[in-house]
Amino acid sequence: MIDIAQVRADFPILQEKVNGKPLVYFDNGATSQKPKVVIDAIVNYYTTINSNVHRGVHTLSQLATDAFEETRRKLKSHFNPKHEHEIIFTRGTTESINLVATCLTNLVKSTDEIIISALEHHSNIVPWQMLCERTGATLKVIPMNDAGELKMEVYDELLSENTKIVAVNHISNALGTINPVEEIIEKAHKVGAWVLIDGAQSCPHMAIDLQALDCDFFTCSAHKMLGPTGIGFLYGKETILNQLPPYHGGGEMIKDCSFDKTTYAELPHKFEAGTPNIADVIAFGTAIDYLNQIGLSAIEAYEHELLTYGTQELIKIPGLKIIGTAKNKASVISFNIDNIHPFDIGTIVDKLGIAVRTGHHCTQPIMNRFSIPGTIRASFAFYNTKEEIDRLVAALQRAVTMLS
Ligand code: C6P
Repeated sequence: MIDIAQVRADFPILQEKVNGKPLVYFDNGATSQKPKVVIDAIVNYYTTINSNVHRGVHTLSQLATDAFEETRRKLKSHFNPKHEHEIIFTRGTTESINLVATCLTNLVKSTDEIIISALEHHSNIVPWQMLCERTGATLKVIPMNDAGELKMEVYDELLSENTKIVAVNHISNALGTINPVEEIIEKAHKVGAWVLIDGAQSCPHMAIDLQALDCDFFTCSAHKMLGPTGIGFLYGKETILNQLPPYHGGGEMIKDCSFDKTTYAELPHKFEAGTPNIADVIAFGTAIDYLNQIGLSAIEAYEHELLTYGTQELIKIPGLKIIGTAKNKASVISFNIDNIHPFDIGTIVDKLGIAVRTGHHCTQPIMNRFSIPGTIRASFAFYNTKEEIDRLVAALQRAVTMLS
């Protein structure tokens, strides 16, 4: 059981007022709020051990390096890859997918096929389109049904010995669908394809065991799981990462550098050129500790309760239609009310202190699939409450009265 009052006290921003009203923060899919321990970790780093990492023998540099590498160890223990060096720090999911798609360029032939799904965020569409443009490979898309679930029978038909890589998200940010990634991975491996799982929306809400999942690449953004913005990681299996060329050239990614020839450092440094985002890596480690203190199974159970309650209360509003009704769903509710533009509703509920996201959620193909300009999206976290959902319902009722 989560002690919600205690948890809420850990997040300074949850004590704030917005437009004169206590904040209700339901935009967790965009970014989560940060507990004070995470904010303190950033301040403490700059106050006490600020220094570059992996570069100096002086004490501060060693302390900074230890704290930085401690996060990699925490991620190893949290996500269970086989090796710590399979965790590459990046700016987040977008950069991780771009890294893979770019570094695959010379391994992809014009006869190869890349499979993504109809549920992808633009971050997991555009880098693959760019890879196809560079190589002549073909992009294929697993379609979805009206509930926002992938049509797995079509996936079976799309897979072939030409499939080079399958890239799908674990949880859809726009609809909340939890995709059957285990099945997707197993089937892709049968035809010899690699699989990238975009874990941006799953990491904050469920325990993930990378070895059990057996995907070839996995991506994560710290800011969606209580950590800072601008930091995340790419996981890749050692044998595959060793086949890829480096992404960026620069300091720290070389073994030897001369004007004639440069050789590259071992993993993970080969993919971590330049001074990294040290403070935020360290604070990411603190966020992982905080999440584990609460426990992902408790988080998952409580968020499911919020999803059930929220769905039940929201559908009482006349004219409200939920977009995305998959059987297996995370705590995201996307909806529209009659023909009222989502933006107008979002603006009114904001005046009442409630933060929801409105628009296409960086998933225009999903909106096109449902022939809508966008949705209103309430995405819950474990620090939200049923009382806050009641406030959203009341605010929506007020918005409808004002706009109809
Ligand atoms: N979705 C949302 O409001 P970055 O920006 O790199 O941390 O994550 C990109 C990304 C990739 N995949 C999925 C499934 C995502 O949800 C996101 C980010 C936010 O839904 C911001 S657009």
